[in-house]
Amino acid sequence: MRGPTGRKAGCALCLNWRVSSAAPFGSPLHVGQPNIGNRDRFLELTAQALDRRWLTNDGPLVRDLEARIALYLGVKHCVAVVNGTVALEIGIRALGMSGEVIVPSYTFVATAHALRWLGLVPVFADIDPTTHALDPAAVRRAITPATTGIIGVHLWGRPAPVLELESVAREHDLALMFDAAHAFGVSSGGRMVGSFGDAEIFSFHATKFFNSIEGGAITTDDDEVARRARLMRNFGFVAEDTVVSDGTNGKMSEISAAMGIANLEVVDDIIRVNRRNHALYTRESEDIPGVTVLPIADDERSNYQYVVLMVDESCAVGRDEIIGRLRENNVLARRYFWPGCHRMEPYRTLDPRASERLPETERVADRVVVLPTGMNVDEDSIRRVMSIVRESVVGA
Ligand code: T4K
Repeated sequence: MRGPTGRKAGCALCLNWRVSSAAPFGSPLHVGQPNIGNRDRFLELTAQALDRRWLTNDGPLVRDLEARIALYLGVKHCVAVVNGTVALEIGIRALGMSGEVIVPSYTFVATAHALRWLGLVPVFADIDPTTHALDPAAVRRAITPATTGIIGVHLWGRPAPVLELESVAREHDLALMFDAAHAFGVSSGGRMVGSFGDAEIFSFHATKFFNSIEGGAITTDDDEVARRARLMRNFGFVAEDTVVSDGTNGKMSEISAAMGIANLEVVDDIIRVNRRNHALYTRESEDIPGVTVLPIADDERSNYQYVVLMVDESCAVGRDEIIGRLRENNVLARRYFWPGCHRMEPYRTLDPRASERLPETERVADRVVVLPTGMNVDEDSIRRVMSIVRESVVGA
């Protein structure tokens, strides 16, 4: 029996691999281990919040973080919220999306779930296999009279084709939002991600290279979108007893903002470490036949937060076998974003034939291994991780 990678199926992740000739890691090496930039600064800001006895509801640290992020990204408005999923939900409503919205299936399930949670229909369009981002031609094919918007995803922090998607949206009078959960600190065409489309959203979850423990933001240059997002974040209140719109509780806490500020102050140091790690992974992969580290454009700013190893069909072993061997050695590599939202519930049942429209999504989803990086991953660890990959491929 053959699995999705065309290799032997079964519980490949649980296979009883022999341990690599290098010693396995003593404690698990996670993909999403949080970067904690400046612990003392975080504690100092947290103490200030405790002393003030102002812990949430648009506090001074949240306002400070918003101003710093807007400046860093060169965008007019930043509305900080409790997480990236709520940022998506508020963004979708603030842009007035309804009916059908076109999204990639190859993304974290939150992108699709946010739409469905609000009663909208995510319509999955295929991706470009080289960029892993929405293919504008597939987006055009997916437009129907019920379509009101497009959500592009800057997957792995590599910008989606923003200009092409802006043209499609303009031609068809659709709202355009970008899920920039992975793309903090990234530029496209020399312009920072944050002000493309009608709005963009970020996640500052602990597993993101820049984190506020839990957190997220909606960014936009549009005053009206920002006004609506601010209202919706706080139940639609404009004054103590006055509610003027729909709303939810999307407020970021002061403790999250303290973490955000402390990490933002060292964000470029974190990017430098990520970049070094990415370059070393790339070098280490060069002598391993059939695997490639997904390149990042060097002429743009990037955050290098995901190290994506592509396992080619010509590789001597399948993707899941490489992951199995890594896990045997305590390297908790991930196969993000397998199997694609369309092969997860409820989407699989709602549209059982979606696979026919999403061949590139499935091909890519079946080949990706995401490797650990960040402040906690040093050069020696990277060499050891890649020697496990090398042994599993060359020794196969
Ligand atoms: N859009 C996109 C494109 C996204 O990728 C995401 C989130 C969103 C929207 C929604 O944003 P949020 O609402 O989450 O802010 C993790 C994150 O929870 C999620 O934020 C992220 N994307 C996704 C890509 O990764 P899981 O299900 O993989 O989490 P989990 O618990 O398996 O953790 C990942 C790894 O990190 C594990 O090896 C454990 C390790 N870890 C995790 C935490 C929380 C640590 O070492 N320390 C920690 O504190 O989703």
